Amino acid sequence: MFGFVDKSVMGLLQEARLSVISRLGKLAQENDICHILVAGDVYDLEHPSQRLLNQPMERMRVFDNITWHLLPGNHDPQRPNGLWDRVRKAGVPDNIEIYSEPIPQHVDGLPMVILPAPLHHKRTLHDPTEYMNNVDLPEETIRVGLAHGSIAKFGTSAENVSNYIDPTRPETANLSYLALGDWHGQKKINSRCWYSGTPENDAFNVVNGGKALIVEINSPDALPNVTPIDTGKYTWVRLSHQLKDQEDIDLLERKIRNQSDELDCCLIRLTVEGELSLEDQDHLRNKVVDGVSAALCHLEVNQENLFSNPTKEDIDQIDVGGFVREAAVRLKELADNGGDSRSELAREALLRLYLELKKSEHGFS
Ligand SMILES: [Mn+2]
Repeated sequence: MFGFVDKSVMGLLQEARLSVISRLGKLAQENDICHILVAGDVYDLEHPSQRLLNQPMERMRVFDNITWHLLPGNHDPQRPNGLWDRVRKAGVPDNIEIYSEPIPQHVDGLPMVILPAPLHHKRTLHDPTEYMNNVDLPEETIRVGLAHGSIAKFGTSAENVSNYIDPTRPETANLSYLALGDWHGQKKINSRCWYSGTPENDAFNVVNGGKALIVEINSPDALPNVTPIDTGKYTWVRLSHQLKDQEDIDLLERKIRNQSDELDCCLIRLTVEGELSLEDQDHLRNKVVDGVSAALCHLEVNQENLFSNPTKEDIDQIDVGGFVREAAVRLKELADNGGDSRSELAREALLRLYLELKKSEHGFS
C-alpha cells in the first residue's frame, strides 16, 4: 500500500487511516450517534501483525458509548483461523460487534435489526445479501442490511461477477436501508442504498472519498435521511497543466497553492505537457518541483509529455562557440527526434548541461 510515496509519507498516511477512526467516533458523539456501521475491509491485509490487528480495535474501544458494527469484507474475509479469529482471541472490546455469519442481530435498545452479509472468501459468486429476502421479523422492525461488494456487473456475465450485490435488495428484502462498502468513493445507489466511501482516502483515482454518512431512520417504511459528512484528513488531487512559458508555470504554482487551505495534507499527482525552454525548465524546477512541492504532503510530477525546446539564447548561454556548443546543438537535434529513449536522454543531458553552466555562473558547483 502507498508504494509510490517515501517512507515518512507512508507513515503519515497509515497513521491517518487509524486516526480517522477517532474522528468518526468524535463526530458520532457530537451528533448523538450511538452506532457506527463499518461495511467491510477494516483491514486491507489478510495476515497483519498482531499489533496492526489490535490498532483499530484500540481506537474504537475508547468510545465506550458507541457500538461499532464490523463486517468482514473481501480484503479481510471471515476464514477459519483467519484474522477475525485472531482478533477474537486477543479479546474484542465490549463496544464492538463482529458479524462473521449472516445472522440477523437485534440492536440493543432500538427497534432495529442488522442483517449482515459477511464475506467468507475474497470472491463470492453468490449474492451474499440474498438470504435477507427470507428473514422474517415483526413488521415494526427497522431492517438494516450491511454488505460488502459491487452492485455493478461491469458488462461481464453474471456468473463471473464476484461479490455482486443486487441493488434492488432494499425492496426485495424489505430493508429500510442497505449500507454498502467496497467502493472507495461515496455514492448514492438509491434512496435506501449508499456506499459510504472510505473515511480516509487512499488513492488518486477515488472520486468523493474521505467521507462517511449519517443515516437517520424514523420508521421501517419512511425514507431514511442520509447526510454525507467529511471525515478525511488528506486530499488527493490529480492535476494536468499545459506549459509553454514562465507565466504558465507561475499560474500552475498558484493553482497548486489554491488546492487546499492545508497544503501539508494535500497529495498531488501532476501531469505537465508542452514545450519549455531550458531557462523555463529551470523555473519549473524552482517554482514547482522543488518549490511548492515543499508545502505539500506529496507531489508527483509526470513530465513524460513535457519537451525541451531550447531557444537560441539557451544554447548561446551554454557556449557561444567551441565543442561544448557543438555538443549542445547535437543534443538538441537528438532531442527533437522525439519518441525514443535516446531523445529522452538527450533532453535530460541538454538540460543538465544548461543547469551546470548556470551554477558555475553563480560561482558554485
Ligand atoms: Mn473491498
